[in-house]
Amino acid sequence: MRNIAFAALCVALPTIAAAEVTVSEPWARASILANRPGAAYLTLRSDVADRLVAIETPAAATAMLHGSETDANGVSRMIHIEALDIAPGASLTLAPGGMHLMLMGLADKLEEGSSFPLTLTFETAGDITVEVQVLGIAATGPERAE
Ligand SMILES: [Cu+2]
Repeated sequence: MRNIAFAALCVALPTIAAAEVTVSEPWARASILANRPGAAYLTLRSDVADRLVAIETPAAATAMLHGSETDANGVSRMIHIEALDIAPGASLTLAPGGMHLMLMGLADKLEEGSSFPLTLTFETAGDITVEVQVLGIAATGPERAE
């Protein structure tokens, strides 16, 4: 009896974890004006290879993934990333100066201390909705407990 229960557990656990993507510390910078795009950041981790294919939030008309690249003249510009591959076990952090979620056509300006839902669509894991905390205008990330 004990052996059967153990075997069942072994089969069940990997299936539950298989399509698991962890989205941690989602945050955004407060915006000065609603007519300027906002930016949101977070950390992604997946146990299996997955791919981020869409981003949606009621806070903005359009949300997309941007990367940044520097051209030969040292001028950096943002590039639209259609889909982001996530390697199994690797942690991907979006942070100021690098990859970010660009929020265009904000419904309202992003007020420090508020939050808004954001849905990320993954090829394997499906939809994951997180609550994005709006931090200060010059914030570089969530404050760690002291
Ligand atoms: Cu951007």
